[in-house]
Amino acid sequence: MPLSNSEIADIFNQMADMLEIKGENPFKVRAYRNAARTIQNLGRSLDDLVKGGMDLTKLPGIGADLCEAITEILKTGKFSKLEDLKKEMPEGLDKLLAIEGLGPKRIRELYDNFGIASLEDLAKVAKSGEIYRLKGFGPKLVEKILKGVTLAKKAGRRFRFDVAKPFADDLKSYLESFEGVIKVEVAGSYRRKKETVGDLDILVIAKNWEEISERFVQYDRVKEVVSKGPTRSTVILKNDLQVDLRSVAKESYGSALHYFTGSKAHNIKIRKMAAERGWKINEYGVFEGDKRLGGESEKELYRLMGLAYIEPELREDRGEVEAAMHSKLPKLVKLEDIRGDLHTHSDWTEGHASIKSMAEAAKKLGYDYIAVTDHSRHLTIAKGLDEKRLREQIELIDNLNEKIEGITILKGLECDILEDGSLDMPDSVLKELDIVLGAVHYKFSLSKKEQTKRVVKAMQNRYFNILAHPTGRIIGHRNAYDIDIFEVFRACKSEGTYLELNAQPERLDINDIYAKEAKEKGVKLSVSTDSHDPMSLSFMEYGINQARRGWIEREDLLNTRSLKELKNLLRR
Ligand code: DGT
Ligand code: CA
Ligand code: CA
Repeated sequence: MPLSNSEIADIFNQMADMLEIKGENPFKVRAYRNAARTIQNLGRSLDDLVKGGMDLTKLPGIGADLCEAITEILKTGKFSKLEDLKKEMPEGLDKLLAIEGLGPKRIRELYDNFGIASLEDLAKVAKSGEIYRLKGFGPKLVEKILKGVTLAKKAGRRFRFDVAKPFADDLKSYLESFEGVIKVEVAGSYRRKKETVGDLDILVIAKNWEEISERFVQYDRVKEVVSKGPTRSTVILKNDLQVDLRSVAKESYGSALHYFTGSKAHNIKIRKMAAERGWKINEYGVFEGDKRLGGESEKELYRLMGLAYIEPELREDRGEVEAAMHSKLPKLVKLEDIRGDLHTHSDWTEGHASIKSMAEAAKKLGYDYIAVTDHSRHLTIAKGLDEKRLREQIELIDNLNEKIEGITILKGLECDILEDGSLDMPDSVLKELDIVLGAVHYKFSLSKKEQTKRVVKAMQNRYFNILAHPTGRIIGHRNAYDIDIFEVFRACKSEGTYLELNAQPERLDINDIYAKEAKEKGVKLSVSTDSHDPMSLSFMEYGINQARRGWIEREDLLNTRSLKELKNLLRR
């Protein structure tokens, strides 16, 4: 199977990183990064385009050299220039890139001065204090680095959902393509839509397990075969993701699916309930003594236990079993319930597409509205808008709305929350907007008390609507900043403001647990994508996964509402 666009973009980004660490020409570095971005946002697979005979040099940022590189990657699955570069550089150096606060330049410095090429080396030099000999390495940065090492070590063993997804999808259709296969399902944390998965647990019903198991270990992305047994086989893929394949009998399918979907805590609870009735539940079925009561479907299993069907996203032993007993399960929100996106960027700041094309893409998704929420001035790296440019954008959107049919563009801003809790835009402009998001983009390390005070003060501004990515965490890269989330919930209630569940797969912030707590406190959420291009509007799916894990129903969200209702909710 040829590599996907995002894998090819990854290769180019890695190339750019390595060149930068090496201290190569910045133009060369930028060329790879631009190409990666173009590829990521293509919307069609490069493989299809090449097979269709398209001249890739027509794409922005792709010249003859890169075109050749892409052809090589599609053909061989590898980029020889990157492989050579990796051989030339010490192994492990690239892992350091995951550490917040360390860019290619600093990594190079660390390598030149201390020979640091691994997370372990880095931690050693940081802990010993030797690191302070380098210019610009102060206690704050070093603390951040040490935290980063811990995170990176942990993250190395788990995969973000969106990273695992193409492999799960592809393996499923690969296995389904063989004769004798009756059913394939990916269970485990993947089925529960967790933000990260440790491995993939795939179940298969097949008449010819031997043969299917052989096909499985021959899958072209397998790096290593760990085991190949009579009911289970395990492989490691080239990206180090482990996959377990298990053979299941048709009559036990429901029980096996339930068992291997987990979570373990949920399973234990159900098993205990069964034991109290003198029954036994395992991956083969539900039994009373030797008598088999059922197990062919999950629905049947729950029915036998006197429970309503519990969606996989809820199975974490966070009250779902009790809720199922009393018919109090939430009616979880669905992707189809979403009527608009309330956090997007355009090429006025760091986005890559015009407002018009963002709106047209949103319309294609069937949305009724899309809010354009570019950055405010303080975020200079993103070309944040000042008062004058925001006023120009407002005028442009007013004009667009008169011409465009079938969708309404909301005038918005992702406004920086300054250190003192004031907003990075005068009220006289904010009041012209339909929607104001507030966000923390710097000073992450304030004390809990000060960070909370800062954010709550911002929320008290009468034009503030939604706190964007409320805890600032980035999965595997940056921890949440210290903030009293319950104080923030209270501010939402008292001020009539809302929280975002940011659907970017590396953010998914607020997380499932906070989403559930917010709901219990009566705080409403916006699940929005923070898109920087039309393709990323589809990240909504990841946000909805997280929302469902947080027990969120349609009524709990702002952007399931009609435009009229939404406008009412945004008026303070
Ligand atoms: P992961 O892979 O770390 O993201 O999380 P899971 O939930 O996929 O866990 P995994 O792959 O270790 O096992 C898959 C499922 O198998 C798990 O969710 C529940 C079930 N399971 C595994 N070990 C046990 C166990 O010791 N007891 C019970 N009741 N279930 C287990
Ligand atoms: Ca798993
Ligand atoms: Ca597993």
